[in-house]
Amino acid sequence: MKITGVELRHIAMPLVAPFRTSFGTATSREALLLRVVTDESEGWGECVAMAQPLYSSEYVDGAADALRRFLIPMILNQPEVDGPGVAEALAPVQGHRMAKAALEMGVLDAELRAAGRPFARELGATRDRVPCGVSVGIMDSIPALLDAVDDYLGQGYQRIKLKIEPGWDIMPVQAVRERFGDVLLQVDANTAYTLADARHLAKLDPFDLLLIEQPFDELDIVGHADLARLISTPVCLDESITSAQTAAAALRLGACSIINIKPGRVGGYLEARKIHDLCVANGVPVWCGGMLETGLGRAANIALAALPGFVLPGDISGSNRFYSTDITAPFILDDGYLRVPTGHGLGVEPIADELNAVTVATEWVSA
Ligand code: OSB
Ligand code: MG
Repeated sequence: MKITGVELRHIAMPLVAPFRTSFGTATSREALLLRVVTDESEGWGECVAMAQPLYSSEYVDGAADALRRFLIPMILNQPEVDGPGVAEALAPVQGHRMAKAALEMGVLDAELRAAGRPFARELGATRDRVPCGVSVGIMDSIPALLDAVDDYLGQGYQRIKLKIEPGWDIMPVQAVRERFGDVLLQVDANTAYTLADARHLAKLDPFDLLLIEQPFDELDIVGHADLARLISTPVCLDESITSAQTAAAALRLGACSIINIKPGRVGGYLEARKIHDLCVANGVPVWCGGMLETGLGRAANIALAALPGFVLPGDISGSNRFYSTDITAPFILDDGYLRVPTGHGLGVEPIADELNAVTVATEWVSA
C-alpha cells in the first residue's frame, strides 16, 4: 500500500457539560483527525492529544506540527506501508506518541478497509461487546455528584470512576459508597498528590475501591511503588505507562498492580496490544482508558477492550457522555455494554455533515 497524502482536520466539539479534573476544566474537545489516503483506500486516525499540554506533554497544535513536518513525510517516503510498519518507520522521532498513534491508526484503518478485515479481529478481540464504565469529573458539591452518578447508573454504566484531587477525595468516595452501596468504584488523581500524602490516601482503604489511578507524577515510579506498600487500595498507572517497556519496568518495581491502557499515550494500538500481552503473561488486570474520543477513537477503543486481558470495565462510555452529536453514528449503551463494530477497518466513518460542522481547519500533507 502506498500513502498518497494525509488530511489533517482540526475539530472542536462542545461538551454536554464541563469536565473538571485536577489539571483543569474542559468545556469543549479540540482534537485532530487524520484522513489517510492510499492508492487502495482511505482510513481515519484520531489524535488524543488535548488542546493544552496539561495531561501530557503533547497538545493538538504540537501534534499537528510533528505530523506535518516529520511524521507524515517519513511514511510518504516509503514505497510500501502497512499498519505494523508505521511504528518502525517513525522510530527515529523521539516521543510524540499521540501523534504517532494517530498516524498508525489511520494507516491500519486504510489497510483493513482495503483488505475487508475488522479492527477488532485484527487486534485479537475475543468478545462481541464490552462493559461500560464512566469517568465522573470533579463537581461543585456532593449533591451534584450524587445526582450525576445516579443518572449514569440509571443509564446502565457498570463502573464509576471519580476524579479526585486534594480537598475532593475521601468525602465524595464516602458519599457515593453510602448512597450507592457496592457499585464498582475507583478513583483517578491525575498526578495531584505526592508520597507525603500517603497517610491521607490510606483513608480510602476502607471503601473497597477497585483501584487508585495515577496519584503521583508520571515520572515517580518509585513513589508509586512505595505507596503500593502503604495502602491496600490497588495502585493503577495511567500517565506513567508510555510503552511496553515502561509497563514492564513499573510492574517489576511493584509500582502498580493494574494498568490503564490508552493507545494514544503508548504510541498506538499495536503497542497497546503488546502491553496487554505482557500483562496477561504476568496475571496483571488491564482496562481501556479514554480521552474524550469521537466515535472514531471510540470504535477503536471498543475493539481493543474486547481483548481477553481487559478484565475490568474501561472508560468506555456512550457518545452522549460527552457529545450531544457525535461525528459518527452514535454509540449507545445496550444493557451497560457497547457492541464491538464488525465492519471493515474501524467499522464506522464520519458523517460528512457532522464532521464539517465541527471542523475548524483542514490541511493536506502530501509528497
Ligand atoms: O486520566 O483517564 C484520564 C480524560 C482526559 C484526559 C485524561 C483522562 C480522562 C478520563 C477519561 O478520565 C474520559 C473518557 O471517558 O474518555
Ligand atoms: Mg487517568
